[in-house]
Amino acid sequence: SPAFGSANLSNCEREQIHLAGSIQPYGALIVLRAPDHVIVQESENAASFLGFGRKLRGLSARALGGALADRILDGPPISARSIPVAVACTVGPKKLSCTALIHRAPSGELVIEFERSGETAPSPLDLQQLVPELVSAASLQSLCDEAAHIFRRITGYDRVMIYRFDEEGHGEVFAETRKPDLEAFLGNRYPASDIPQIARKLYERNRVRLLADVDYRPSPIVPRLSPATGADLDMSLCFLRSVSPIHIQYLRNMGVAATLVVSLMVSGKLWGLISCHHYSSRSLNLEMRSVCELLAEVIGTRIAALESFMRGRGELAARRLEQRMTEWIARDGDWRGALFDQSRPLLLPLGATGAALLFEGEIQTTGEVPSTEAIREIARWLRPQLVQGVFATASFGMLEPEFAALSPIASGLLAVAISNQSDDILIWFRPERVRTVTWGGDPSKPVSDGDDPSELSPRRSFAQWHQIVKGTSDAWTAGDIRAAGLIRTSISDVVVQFRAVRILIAQ
Ligand code: BLA
Repeated sequence: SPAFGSANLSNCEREQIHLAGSIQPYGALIVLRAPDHVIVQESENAASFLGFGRKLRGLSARALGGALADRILDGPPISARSIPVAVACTVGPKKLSCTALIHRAPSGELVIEFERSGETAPSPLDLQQLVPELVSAASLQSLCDEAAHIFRRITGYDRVMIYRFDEEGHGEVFAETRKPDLEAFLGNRYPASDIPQIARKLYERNRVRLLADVDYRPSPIVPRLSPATGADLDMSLCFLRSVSPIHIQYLRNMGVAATLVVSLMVSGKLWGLISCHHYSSRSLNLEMRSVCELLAEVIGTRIAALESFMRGRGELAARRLEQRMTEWIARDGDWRGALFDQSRPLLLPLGATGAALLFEGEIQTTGEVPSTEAIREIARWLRPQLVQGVFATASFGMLEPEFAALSPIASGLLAVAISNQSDDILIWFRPERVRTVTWGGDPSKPVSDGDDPSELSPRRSFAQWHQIVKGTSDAWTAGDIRAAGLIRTSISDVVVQFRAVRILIAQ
């Protein structure tokens, strides 16, 4: 794997970003050997940052003085599993007022990061007012809009975006607030590769990342390798960790000077990011970062609740459809009207844009669907796939190039066999994802595909996303497939009843 800082565009997926070997100099870092608490490594700026006239290496924790020394030497043990411990303290001969964040590295050493206290005062906050605003949002969109507004209000960043990841890790700017003179990124999509897997794993553990100034001069950790272990310091949990130069280049190319990014965790998974951009340098103190982390936690919990509600809604809509069919049969003997008199009842449960039913040789459709001839061909192709009763693909035209021309309306296909004895089929369609994008960039304009980080930009990201998702629709979820199964069962039940009634009438 490329060492920190040496990655280019073709291999940055594996850059060891947790082994950064340097910090952002708005704070200072020291490493204490276990178990005797002697300082063995320090960021190059540590002595001057903390007002010591000499390097700190070789000193004991006692030399740090006061509350900090007491906490380290006499306080409860800090395990490698515990989250960083914050200690307000005065440090060094000048009695500098600091906040120290202490955690234990996987190698056993204690890592202490300092920031000056009171440098960026938190704006007056009323959490009791903010939380109800979030909790009352009734849809995912309004929740995320509200979240972006709240983050902008409390942090003061120029732009706040809620990035949402899809099943494959591609991202979408799902909500945004910004200073009015800034270009909008709302609706912007970018490929999964813009945020490497290693970084995503790290962001699940370290939930708040601050880049105070893209033009910072990294302060190296000296010596770079631990005298105790001979290895690079694992900086996964350091808030001062240097940011990967590739990502910094990306931000520079966008004209962004500072960022704050907070992980949105939903049911234990990285669901998305709250990404804040500023066009001049900016940082937030520990108190404010903690408020952000807490709010992200509340938002994540709300998202989980709304998503489970929406999953339930798909099944509810499928059951409602069954009820409609029974009503239609009672009224005029035709269950199919229940599916096709309006488009919503059949499309809503699956979030589809079109549907077609082939029943006893006849075709009925709703929404946006291929031609009748094409539907018959699709059905012929589908029959052998339907031995399990259900078939789903998000890239039909790639699976079967003969149908590639249908991709704009039928990249996504979900089909159920109504019964095993007949050729009757119900098919739902979803359009190609690129069609659903509203962003103004022209993805067909050529962009360089080279290894040069100076090419990085949201435009290039968008164009790459465009290439990757060509011919694919939004993925069908397990919930979609479950709802389709329910609809299939209700139709086959109704069909059995309906046939029985027809036989009775015929006699
Ligand atoms: C990290 N890339 C990131 C992060 C974002 C993006 C949001 C997380 C930063 C954080 O949590 O602090 C991507 N940011 C974007 C995009 C927009 C934006 C798309 O504002 C659009 C508006 N990045 C690339 C490519 C590579 C890459 C091609 O675009 C590698 C081939 C690497 N991105 C990369 C790395 C990181 C990253 C290495 C980790 C940065 C770090 O935490 O040190």
